Amino acid sequence: MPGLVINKQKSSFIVAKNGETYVTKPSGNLIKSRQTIYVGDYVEIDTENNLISELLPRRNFLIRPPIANVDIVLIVMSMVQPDFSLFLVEKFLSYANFAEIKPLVIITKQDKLDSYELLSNIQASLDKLHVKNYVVNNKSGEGLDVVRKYLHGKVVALMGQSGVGKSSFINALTDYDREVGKFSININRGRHVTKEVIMLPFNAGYLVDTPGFSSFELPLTKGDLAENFPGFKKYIGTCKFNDCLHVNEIGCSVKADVSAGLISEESYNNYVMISAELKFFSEDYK
Ligand SMILES: Nc1nc2c(ncn2[C@@H]2O[C@H](COP(=O)(O)OP(=O)(O)O)[C@@H](O)[C@H]2O)c(=O)[nH]1
Ligand SMILES: [Mg+2]
Ligand SMILES: [Zn+2]
Repeated sequence: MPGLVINKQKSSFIVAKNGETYVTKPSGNLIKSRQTIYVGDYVEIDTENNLISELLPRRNFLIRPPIANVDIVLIVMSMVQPDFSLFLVEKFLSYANFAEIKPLVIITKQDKLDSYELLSNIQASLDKLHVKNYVVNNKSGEGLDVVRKYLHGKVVALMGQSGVGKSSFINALTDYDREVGKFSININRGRHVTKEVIMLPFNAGYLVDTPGFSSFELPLTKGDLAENFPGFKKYIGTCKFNDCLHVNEIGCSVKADVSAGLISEESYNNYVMISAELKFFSEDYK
């Protein structure tokens, strides 16, 4: 049975195999082959010398945060502090679609809610995106049982800006004690506390805690985004131009559906904003 890289520390990789953990380094041959090893990778190890002898093929891969072989991208969003952002959900979903990994949205800080209208608006917009979502309270543990069942046996990568409650969610769901940051009202974002990518054994699978980020630049081209923005897959090949980015082009079926009210203005505006953030048009840079 191969080992699993569960953590990286400077130049060492922590590998779990048959219930043991090993602090390993890549073998000379592996270094020569210039293959990069990521957390989540399956590897063959030489347990006598604590060397990784072979990197096994990966099923999928996220560049940011760097993790391989992920089953679920768990997008954590707080209801408030920081405010729920459909823009960020759509951005993360574009990335999950691109990486072909199933997404799930967790909405935290249920206890801070003073308007049910806000929650039902949030849930209505997530339903429109056809993404499953659960609402939780990390302080009381409310809502966590159903999430625990859903995540059984999965490798789950947490994503979300700092301060939304990723580490608190892990602590509420498990016996781990991840360091929790303070939310700063002044700057409307949390402190970055989690500094590393680490796989925590959980529920016959793993939870991957990752550093937070206050801004998140997608490692995608504008063309990738045009295909992977939530709901846009069905427009591939339907616009006048094959490489249509659905922004300024004539004969664009996405823009036609925005005018017809079939795509919400809010989502379309988010799309245009995300597209404007991306630097590259096509695949040439990869
Ligand atoms: N009231 C409330 N506060 C929460 C909840 N989840 C997290 N927090 C608080 O939000 C802040 C940031 O949490 P943390 O887990 O460090 O967020 P991370 O940066 O995403 O890992 C901390 O002050 C937590 O106590 C929740 O469900 N309810
Ligand atoms: Mg954290
Ligand atoms: Zn178009």
